[in-house]
Amino acid sequence: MKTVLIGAGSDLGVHIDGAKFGPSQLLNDMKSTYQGEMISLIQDEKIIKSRNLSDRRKNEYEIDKFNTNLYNIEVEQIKKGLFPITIGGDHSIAVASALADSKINEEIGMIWIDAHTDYNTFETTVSGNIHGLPCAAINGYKCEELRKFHDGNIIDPRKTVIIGARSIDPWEKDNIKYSGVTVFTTDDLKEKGIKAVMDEAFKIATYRTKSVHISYDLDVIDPDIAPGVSIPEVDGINENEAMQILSELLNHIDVISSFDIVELNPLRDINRKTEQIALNILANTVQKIEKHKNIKTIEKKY
Ligand SMILES: [Mn+2]
Repeated sequence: MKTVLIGAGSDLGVHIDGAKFGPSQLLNDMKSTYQGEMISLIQDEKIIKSRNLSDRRKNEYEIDKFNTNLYNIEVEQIKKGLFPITIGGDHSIAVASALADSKINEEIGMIWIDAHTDYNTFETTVSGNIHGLPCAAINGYKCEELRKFHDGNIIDPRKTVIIGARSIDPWEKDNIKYSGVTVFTTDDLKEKGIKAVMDEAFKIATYRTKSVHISYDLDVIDPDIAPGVSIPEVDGINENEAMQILSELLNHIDVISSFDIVELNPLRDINRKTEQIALNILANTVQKIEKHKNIKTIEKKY
């Protein structure tokens, strides 16, 4: 199946700058080997970004504008029969990529690899950074303001799995409990083993769904190994474990319909360590889809 790389260069969802440069960096790295189409969206330079920690709805309007545009592009590319790989950008961009997949494929599950659960709402967020809300928004758990552009199904929280979490805000814990989303922490990965957790995750995400959206946040990896993210969390998984998760994902490529890799922040990276890992994930994913994934026919409704 043919892929399309969609750069989503926005860091409006976090008060720290730099994630907006992630996609152009990775697209540039891919240029010499990648045969497919690349689309690059970058946030408007004229935007005066709010970084004020007391601002509870930081850049809400600008994020909606960026994501509306991204969503329309994603829908268009999926309709063309391409497999979208979306490169962030902070994680707020996933509201567009995940819901675009849901718009076309209607009943999908989701696997969210992340040190954070991204399950805050405007009522519970402590930082006001919208990149802490996307998983809740995609699951239809409040946050209506973040999916105004979407006129399809939400992704059912009972078919959503978060993997690698180790930083969950107290109120966010309540949101998780009420919504019914499944969370496997970093400790769960260590105790149960990666394969067992991933098998369980796919069982949940594929139960009575057509396909699965994957969202891979680089901050799941320990910041000693991958420092180039905006909000690092200590005690993460190592590079080997990160690649093992990827290989489990790619073993299930036939049920995956879209893929994000997000939160590379080149301004925080050290010796391009994080960029290299991100590139490795990206290149492996592209290769697997192009070589081994069967072309899925999209049913068109009239
Ligand atoms: Mn995230």
